[in-house]
Amino acid sequence: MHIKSTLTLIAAATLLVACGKKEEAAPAPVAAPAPAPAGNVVKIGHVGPTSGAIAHLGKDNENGARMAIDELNAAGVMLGGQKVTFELLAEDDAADPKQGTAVAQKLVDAKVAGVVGHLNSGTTIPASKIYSDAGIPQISPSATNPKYTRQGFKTTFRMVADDTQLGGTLGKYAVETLKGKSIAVIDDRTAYGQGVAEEFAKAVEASGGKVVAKEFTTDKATDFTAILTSIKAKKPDVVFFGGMDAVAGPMMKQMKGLAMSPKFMGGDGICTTELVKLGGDAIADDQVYCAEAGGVDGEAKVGMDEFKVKYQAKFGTDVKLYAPYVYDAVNIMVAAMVKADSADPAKYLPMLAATSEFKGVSGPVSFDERGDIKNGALTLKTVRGGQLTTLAVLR
Ligand code: ABU
Repeated sequence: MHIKSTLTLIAAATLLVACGKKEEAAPAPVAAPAPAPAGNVVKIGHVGPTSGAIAHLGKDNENGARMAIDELNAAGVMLGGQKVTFELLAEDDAADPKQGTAVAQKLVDAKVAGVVGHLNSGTTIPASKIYSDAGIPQISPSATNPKYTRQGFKTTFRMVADDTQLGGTLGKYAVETLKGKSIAVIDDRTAYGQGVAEEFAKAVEASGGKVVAKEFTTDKATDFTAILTSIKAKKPDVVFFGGMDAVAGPMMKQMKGLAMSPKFMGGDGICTTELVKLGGDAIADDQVYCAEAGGVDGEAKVGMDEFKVKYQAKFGTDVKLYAPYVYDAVNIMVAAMVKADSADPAKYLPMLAATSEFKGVSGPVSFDERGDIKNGALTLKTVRGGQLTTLAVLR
């Protein structure tokens, strides 16, 4: 069930328990934490790539933030005895690490009380140093590279499972369930793509499979003929791609053009309706296997299904991937502010770190001592009949 009113917000906030501590010693902030803005306006930053090849995912994330902010403002939230208005400062990092740090600094200068983002690991990790130095809490709804929460910063939080869990589970699945014997691995050289591909390859070898080829491309490439031709010669029964849907779709089309039809696997970055669209008839039933780095099943699905209907009605488009996690991240941040009765990052950060069993649309959220989600889920999916189809929710 999602937050709908100030009362439920406060109820959710009571679920937060005593202050948690990070495992590693965090560096001391070099700048004073940003105070809550004057005029009862609390600024919350959101960053994702709203331009470039994965703008569809960046906009999806931004919509999730906007939906949460609109609902919070409609419900009315009191902090320090006064009604506050939340203002969303939405920035585009174009999935580019340099632009990511530039907009992070812009948000710090604008005195945001917290940031939800970034979407990509490659932007989230360098930006996290800037937020940490400023004492500003950051919740990434989708960055899965483990390094993000392992830098010793007190300000970093993640809503989803990481690449160790993603790559590890998919590698084991490739060998044990798909019966892959010779497996090729491609990555896009990003912090996410390379990391998840390495974890996948490790798990393949540990499960008794053989990695027969390792190739790489970039997150902007459009021609994969050379690497696919090289891979084809090794006759793999599974090809894993560490990267995003915008590259995976055309890659699958080119595989079909080369008369290649191995099982095609990837992490959350390809596990989208956009992949189905981009791959078109190059995707056969049960050829693609991927995993979203979160998920709900049983009764918890009701809240997610309601969210998706509400999202469609508001934005006229379906959820692409991580909008529900962004929506929950904003609500978790505000629940911590309500618990602290303050939007001052220094005051609400301990409440955020202590988030326990928050009932989000993406499932229950508790953070561990690093700021990672506890007991994170994976949703294993395939493409069947032109639809992304859930096979199982795994923990
Ligand atoms: N987790 C896939 C997409 C975001 C990232 O770069 O981690």
